Amino acid sequence: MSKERIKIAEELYDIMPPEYQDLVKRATYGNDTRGWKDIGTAKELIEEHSLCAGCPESMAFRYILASLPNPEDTVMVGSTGCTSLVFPHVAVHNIHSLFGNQNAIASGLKRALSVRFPDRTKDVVVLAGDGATVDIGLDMTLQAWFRQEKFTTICFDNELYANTGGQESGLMQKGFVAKMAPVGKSFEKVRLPEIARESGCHYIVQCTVSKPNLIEKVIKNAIYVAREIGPTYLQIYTPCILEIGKNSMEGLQEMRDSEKPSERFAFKEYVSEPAKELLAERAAKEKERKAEAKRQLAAQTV
Ligand SMILES: Cc1ncc(C[n+]2csc(CCOP(=O)(O)OP(=O)(O)O)c2C)c(N)n1
Ligand code: SF4
Ligand SMILES: [Mg+2]
Repeated sequence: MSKERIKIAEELYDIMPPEYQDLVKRATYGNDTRGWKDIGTAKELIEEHSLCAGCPESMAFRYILASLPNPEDTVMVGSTGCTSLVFPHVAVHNIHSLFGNQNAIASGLKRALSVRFPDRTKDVVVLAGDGATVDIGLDMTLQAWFRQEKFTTICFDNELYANTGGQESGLMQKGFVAKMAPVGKSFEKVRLPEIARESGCHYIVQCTVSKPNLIEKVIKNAIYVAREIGPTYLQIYTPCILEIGKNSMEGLQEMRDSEKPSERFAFKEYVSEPAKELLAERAAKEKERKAEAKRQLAAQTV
């Protein structure tokens, strides 16, 4: 990782937009320990967004962007939906795919990047809604996992098609009545985390964004495992507060209520054996890094 990637050539510095100059000066690029705690103190990779005020997707976006281990060498792939409104504001390379084919685009992209930059770590992260991931894009989602493509798929699960006014999605809970699904869902919520495990994903988590430490950890784990081993999948509950008629704080409470052990967004984590090994190695190195930092601090204060 290095800030060099985004450095402005001296001759062009004065004509670059102030936002870009600010980004180069104060962003967390090149910082191995970057995470959600940098939000509000370092230049963020997303500052504005065009989602509804207080939408939990905006919080989820912030945590994801703050937690990417390698943002200057990450390409995100989006799809149509509320999430796609945000990408124009994001300071990470990104591609907008046609609705549903995000995992096909990401597969080609990841392979092309490996050929073009064989000596550089390039991470690819798909970020799409439940309609894109589970309904219209399900074929592309599954085929990428079957082929063991090395990228992370993140689904912002708001349990409906929010951007088009509230139609039923495969991830909608049974019985739910939405603005454009008036008879109520007649089937159970599709169990995509379990399908992901059966389809070859090596690291799978279902959670909400109510706990920033946890979300940072799972994002980093998912990206490290995808980089080294194979496909990873995160399903994150980001309720559509417009559809359920809640404000921002109530949206946060909705996430907390839905992650209780007996509820549908109770924390779930599946880790394959090779992924367990990799994560254990990383944890041991991280422990050593922290111990070393502590030793150095103690030496300085003597
Ligand atoms: C090929 C194609 N089919 C349908 C649409 C219409 N469309 C736009 S957004 C959307 C629903 C998105 O739902 P989801 O993926 O859950 O994202 P959300 O808006 O809920 O975040 C649909 C059906 C489209 N833009 N392109
Ligand atoms: S429609 Fe729902 S999911 Fe979309 S931005 Fe508004 S609150 Fe968020
Ligand atoms: Mg949705």
